Amino acid sequence: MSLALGLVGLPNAGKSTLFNALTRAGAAVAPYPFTTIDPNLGQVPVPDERGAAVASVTHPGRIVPAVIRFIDIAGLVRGASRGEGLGNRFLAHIREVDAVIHVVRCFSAPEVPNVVGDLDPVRDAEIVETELALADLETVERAAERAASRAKAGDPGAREQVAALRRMAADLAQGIPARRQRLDATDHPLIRDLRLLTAKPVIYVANVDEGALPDGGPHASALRALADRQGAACIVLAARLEAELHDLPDEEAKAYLAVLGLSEPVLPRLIRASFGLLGLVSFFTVLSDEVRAWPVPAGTSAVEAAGRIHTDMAHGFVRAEVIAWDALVAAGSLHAAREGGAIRLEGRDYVVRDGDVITFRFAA
Ligand SMILES: Nc1nc2c(ncn2[C@@H]2O[C@H](COP(=O)(O)OP(=O)(O)O)[C@@H](O)[C@H]2O)c(=O)[nH]1
Ligand SMILES: [Mg+2]
Repeated sequence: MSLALGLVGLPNAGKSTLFNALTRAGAAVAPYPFTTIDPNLGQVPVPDERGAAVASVTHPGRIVPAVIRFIDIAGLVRGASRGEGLGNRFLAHIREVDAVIHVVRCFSAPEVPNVVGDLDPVRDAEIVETELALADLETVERAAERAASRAKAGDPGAREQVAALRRMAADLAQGIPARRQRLDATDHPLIRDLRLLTAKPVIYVANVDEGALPDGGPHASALRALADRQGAACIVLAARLEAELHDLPDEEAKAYLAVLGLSEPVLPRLIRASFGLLGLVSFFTVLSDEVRAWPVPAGTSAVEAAGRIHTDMAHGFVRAEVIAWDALVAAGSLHAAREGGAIRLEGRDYVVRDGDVITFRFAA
C-alpha cells in the first residue's frame, strides 16, 4: 500500500528543508537503502520499534518497515487557484496525495525573504487555505452545473446532488474546507470522486527558530490555536535543525537536543502522526528471512489483510495465527509461543489489531 503525503505552504516556509530532513532521516534509520526517487519525491520508512523488537527474537535477515512517500510540492502563492505561479500544476500534485502537511513559517531569519510581509503564521496559513478552497469551489461549481443538466434531462438522483453540491459550494465560498463541512466529504461518493484539496486530512507544522524550542513561542501558539479550531494536529519543529542533526554523531545529536529541551528528534513523531492521521495500523509477518510491517486501514479483517500480501492468500484463506508483538517478544520465539499456547487461531472476519504478528494459513 503506497501512501503519499504532500508538503504544502508558501515559498520559504521551509518545505524543502523539511523534505530533505525527512528523506535523510529515513535513509539513516532504514535497514536497507531508501532512495529519494526524484528530487521532489522521497520514500520514508515509518519508525516502529515493534518491528525491531520482534526481530530481536525471530532473527530475520532484514526488517521491512511500512513506508510513506513524501512529495515536496512547489510553493503556493496568492492567486494559485487562478493559475498564478505554478498554479494549476501545483494543485494537480496535491490532488494526488492522501494527506497534506502544511508547513507554516514561524522562524524569523531576516535573511530569508518573506513573500507576503511580516512574520504572521496565521495569515500565511489562511492564504494557502483560501487558495485551496477557491480551487475546490471551482471544481464543485462545475460539478453542480453538470448535475443540473442531468437533472434537467430527467435523471432522478441528480436533483439531490445539485442541492448537496450547492451547499458545499456555499461553505467553500466562506472559506470552510470540505473536511469540516456539514456534509461529510469523505463519505459522500459524489464528493469523494471530486478529490477535493480541502477534503484531505492536514497536519500543521510550525517551523520555528531553534531558540523557540521546545514549545515554539507565540507564533507557534497562534498557529496551534488555528489548528485546534479546525480539530487538526500541529507539530512544532525547527526544520533546519532537524536537517542538521543527521550530520552529527548520535551522542552529539542527543546532547544538542537536550540543550534545546528535546528528548528526541521530532521527525519520527511527525512520520508516526501522519500514519495515524490516515487511520492506519500495522500488522507484522515473520518469515525466515524477514520481519515485515504491513500498513492497513483500521478495521481491516484477517482475510483482507491476507489479500494485501497476496490475492491467493485471501482466496484460499483458512485461518490466521495471531499473537500480539509484545507477547511474542515475551515468549522468546514463535516456536515457544506456539508450544505455550500463546498463539490464537482467528477466522476470516477477525479485525486486525495494531501490532499483531500474523501467520496466514491458506490452501493453495
Ligand atoms: N532560521 C531558519 N531558517 C530556515 C528554517 N527552515 C528553513 N529555513 C531557511 O529558509 C529558506 C527557505 O527554505 P526552503 O526549505 O527552501 O523553503 P520552501 O520554499 O518552503 O521549500 C532557506 O534558506 C532555509 O535555510 C528554520 O527552521 N529556521
Ligand atoms: Mg522548496
